[in-house]
Amino acid sequence: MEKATFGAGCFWGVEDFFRQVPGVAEAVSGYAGGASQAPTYKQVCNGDTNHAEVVEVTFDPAKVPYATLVDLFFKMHNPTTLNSQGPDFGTQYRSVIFTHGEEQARVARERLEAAKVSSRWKQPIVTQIEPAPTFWKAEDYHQRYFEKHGGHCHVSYAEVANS
Ligand code: MHO
Repeated sequence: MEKATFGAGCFWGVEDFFRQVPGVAEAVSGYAGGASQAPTYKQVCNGDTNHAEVVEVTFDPAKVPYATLVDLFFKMHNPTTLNSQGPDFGTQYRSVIFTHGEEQARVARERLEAAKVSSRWKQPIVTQIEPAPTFWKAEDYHQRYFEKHGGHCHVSYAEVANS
């Protein structure tokens, strides 16, 4: 099993999406990339910790290669909106790939270039690629949020898989 970490807006939707992907064993909502230790949702929402809402994905690379996860990441959100995603605004909603190791960093950069030339997006892609910092798991009530409450804020895996 390998880990991958993605920030693509509200983590409820990102977690829900990656949980549907065959080969993904676990998806956990959390915070990463900010200054403080063990941040709370409230602190992250206020925007003064600079953490991003992210999802830590545990996957079997024999079933779903990392490159496929990165391609799905680019398809499941809008990577051209700086510090915002859909209805949500703030640096916590930034588009970011936190890479685990040199090989992931290489693949992420390569798939970013592929997304740039895909003509899928009219505006420039603003996704950041950075080495994974400490991941702070979010409060329990944020885990499997849409499973418990319904709703969505990203396209579904089924829509992306069939496109
Ligand atoms: N617009 C969303 C953001 C939630 S998310 C976990 C809401 O507050 O309902 O950042």
